[in-house]
Amino acid sequence: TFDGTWKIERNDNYDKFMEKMGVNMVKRKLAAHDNLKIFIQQTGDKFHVKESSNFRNLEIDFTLGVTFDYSLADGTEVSGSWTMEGDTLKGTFLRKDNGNQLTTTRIIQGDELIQSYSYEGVDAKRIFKKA
Ligand code: MYR
Repeated sequence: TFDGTWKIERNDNYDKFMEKMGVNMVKRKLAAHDNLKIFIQQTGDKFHVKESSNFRNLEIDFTLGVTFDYSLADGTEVSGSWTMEGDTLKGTFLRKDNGNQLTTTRIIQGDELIQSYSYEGVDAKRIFKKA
């Protein structure tokens, strides 16, 4: 289960990923230490997610397979949806500004939640532990 509060523990290739996304260096440096926390609560195919970081606090509700809009912390707007494949949450989002695809997955591995990101051939991971 993805339920619970997850606190960022470490990043893997996140700087390169953000660079590919077009995030400038100053913002990348801040984002590398954003103290991201996500609270996830799943009820059937519906998810309630609270996101808090040095940048912002926000709450999102989505249903598996249903498209929704989301703004990244740097203001980039995307639209897409999450689906569940086995134990993996798979997200496919399109950037509204250039139409490029961003894919992401969430999986629980041991006591960690691993979120992976892929954009234009660059992959990154953010690894969370239960808060
Ligand atoms: C959620 O489930 O938390 C809400 C929807 C998340 C969409 C995921 C979009 C990927 C975020 C990538 C951040 C990259 C910053 C340059």
